[in-house]
Amino acid sequence: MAAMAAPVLCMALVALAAAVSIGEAAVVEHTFVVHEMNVTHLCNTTKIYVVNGQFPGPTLDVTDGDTVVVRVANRLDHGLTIHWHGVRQIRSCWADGAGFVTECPIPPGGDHTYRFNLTGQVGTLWWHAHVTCLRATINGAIVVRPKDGRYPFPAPAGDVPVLIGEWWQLDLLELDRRMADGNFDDNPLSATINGKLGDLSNCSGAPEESLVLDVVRGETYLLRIVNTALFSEYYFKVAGHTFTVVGADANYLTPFETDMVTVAPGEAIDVLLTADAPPGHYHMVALANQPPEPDLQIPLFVSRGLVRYAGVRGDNNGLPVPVPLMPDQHNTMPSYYFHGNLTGLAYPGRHRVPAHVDERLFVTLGLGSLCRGGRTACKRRRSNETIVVATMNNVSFHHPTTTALLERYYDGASEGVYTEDFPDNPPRPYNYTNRDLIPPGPLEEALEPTFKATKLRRFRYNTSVEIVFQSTALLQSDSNPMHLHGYDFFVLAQGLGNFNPKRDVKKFNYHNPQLRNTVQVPRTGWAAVRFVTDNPGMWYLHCHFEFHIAMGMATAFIVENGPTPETSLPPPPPEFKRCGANGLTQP
Ligand SMILES: *[C@@H]1O[C@H](CO)[C@@H](O)[C@H](O)[C@H]1NC(C)=O
Ligand SMILES: *[C@@H]1O[C@H](CO)[C@@H](O)[C@H](O)[C@H]1NC(C)=O
Ligand SMILES: *[C@@H]1O[C@H](CO)[C@@H](O)[C@H](O)[C@H]1NC(C)=O
Ligand SMILES: *[C@@H]1O[C@H](CO)[C@@H](O)[C@H](O)[C@H]1NC(C)=O
Ligand SMILES: *[C@@H]1O[C@H](CO)[C@@H](O)[C@H](O)[C@H]1NC(C)=O
Ligand SMILES: *[C@@H]1O[C@H](CO)[C@@H](O)[C@H](O)[C@H]1NC(C)=O
Ligand SMILES: *[C@@H]1O[C@H](CO)[C@@H](O)[C@H](O)[C@H]1NC(C)=O
Ligand SMILES: *[C@@H]1O[C@H](CO)[C@@H](O)[C@H](O)[C@H]1NC(C)=O
Ligand SMILES: *[C@@H]1O[C@H](CO)[C@@H](O)[C@H](O)[C@H]1NC(C)=O
Ligand SMILES: [Cu+2]
Repeated sequence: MAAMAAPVLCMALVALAAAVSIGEAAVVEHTFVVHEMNVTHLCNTTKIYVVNGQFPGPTLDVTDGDTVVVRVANRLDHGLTIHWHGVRQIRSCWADGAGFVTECPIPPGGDHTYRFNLTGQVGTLWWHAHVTCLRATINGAIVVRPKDGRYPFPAPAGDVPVLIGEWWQLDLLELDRRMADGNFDDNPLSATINGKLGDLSNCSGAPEESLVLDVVRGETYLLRIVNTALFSEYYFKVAGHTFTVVGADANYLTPFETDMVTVAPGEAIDVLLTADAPPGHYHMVALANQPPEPDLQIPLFVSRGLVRYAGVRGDNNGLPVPVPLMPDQHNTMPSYYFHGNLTGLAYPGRHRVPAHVDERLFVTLGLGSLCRGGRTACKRRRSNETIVVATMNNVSFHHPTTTALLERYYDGASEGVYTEDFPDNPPRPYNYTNRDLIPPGPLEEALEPTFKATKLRRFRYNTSVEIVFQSTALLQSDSNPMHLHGYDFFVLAQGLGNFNPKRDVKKFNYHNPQLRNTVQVPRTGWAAVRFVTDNPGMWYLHCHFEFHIAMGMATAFIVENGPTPETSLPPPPPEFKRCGANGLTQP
């Protein structure tokens, strides 16, 4: 509960934010100092890694069309990058901040300036560290306001980022080392809302602080809900209230009324909350969901906050505070329905779904195993002779650790670093969602052997790409929030079970699908997306569950230059630091 920031250090670290107007668009400048900080929760003082003494970190508040300049000063003993999650980075792939994909990490003591434009995206995005698990505490919201100040809904009276995350007692660098060793047994201690564990957690009876949202009866508030957690999808509810969902991933949605929001890691959901209940106090709850057994089970994670009407006594006028009724933590269907009900808002000039498809990919997502010690044969089925890894089309991504893929591509020096043969289809079709693939089986043994490689997929400029992601039951039955850097894709449809082109293409929504940078691929189900390769560069594609990415559920798309300078990736900007400069390869 007591956040003990080192006082002397933090005084010097106050965010330096300035906005300089150039005509209509502004240049929004920040300095992010990344440093260690001791924080006490549940009677235990933990070292965490933060920006400018804040957890969550500072909000970037910009207007559509602005230029963002962030100088990151790394005061950790560990390298890191900052990724601007969901920012399209058109012709500015060099500023994407994906560690070892678009740049080598900023070394300890080093600094780096990210410069990019935020154009044509309005709503909520976020930023986070993109090397290792540090992103659990190094993250913050990006708020993008419309140019003319006009929303396609009544202007809200207030505007609040609601960042749902996790509190880890284990040191995040230690967590990373353990995951790199194939150890995935660690869990956070609690869910958090804006860094607060909430009053359901206590140490010797002293409750943790809760997020409090003060409201005035009759007013409407815009909640910008982001899942910054490493591990879980969350259900979010406020007792006695409903939400109108109006946006996701900085794209407007057709207004959708619901009493519960589902948010998977990497997703950002904008909702309106009207304070139209009898004045009082109401609990809000964020609850993690998880697949039922026989999947491995994790503890229940929950954080509770409060919506507090003005003019109500601190004791809620002596009345009990209503608590929202949450779904069972093992019931993932509310997530499936929530995502299935979202559509894009129709407005003039809206992006159109590409009518034709040039390239089709069908990508299976699941786990696999390698034999320890580089052996080729070993006992499988969760035996301790194996290391469990994650795969896309049976390739487990080998993350480079000394060089950056974009640089190698730009220099034409891919040899020994990556190949371009990421498969368009699973090499071996099987019943992807057969429950007998989940240990104790008995069918997984034949399918789980896999391998590590850095296999990428190259596309020509202006290619219409369709991807069907298929979540499998191989060794587990998790959902997979798939995030593509540098792009928004149309989510055409989702379904349960195995994707069947004959039956399921009929379900595709070409009329008003949502545009997202992250698609929640349902557990033992599929999701179909489509986009045009209009942004040249090297774009990371990965599951946003941190354990899945660490295990290899990732690849990258190379998008070639188009025919003109306006359709080509410019050379690295002057502030870009090549790998190898100042020891930039150290993770
Ligand atoms: C955190 O606490 C440890 C142990 O008490 C101490 O050595 C360290 O200097 C503290 N770090 C900061 C940033 O205050
Ligand atoms: C960003 O916008 C500025 C001002 O409009 C422009 O000069 C600059 O070229 C843009 N940068 C990129 C990478 O598009
Ligand atoms: C405090 O956290 C550390 C890990 O960071 C753990 O080893 C220790 O057991 C915790 N102590 C208590 C009292 O929970
Ligand atoms: C403290 O937490 C324990 C276990 O989570 C719970 O049983 C107890 O009721 C809590 N106490 C208070 C005062 O909230
Ligand atoms: C929308 O939600 C309702 C109620 O949860 C559900 O019955 C329906 O199937 C959902 N629609 C889609 C397309 O998923
Ligand atoms: C693996 O498990 C077996 C049986 O449970 C045990 O005997 C053996 O010591 C373990 N090996 C390692 C390397 O942990
Ligand atoms: C695939 O597995 C599922 C779940 O176990 C089962 O219901 C389905 O019938 C299987 N499909 C085929 C084609 O065998
Ligand atoms: C995955 O690749 C490995 C190694 O090439 C192979 O043995 C295995 O059969 C493949 N599994 C699947 C499901 O394609
Ligand atoms: C992209 O391709 C479409 C046809 O698929 C064509 O009409 C359009 O002019 C192309 N755009 C560019 C910028 O090359
Ligand atoms: Cu990301």
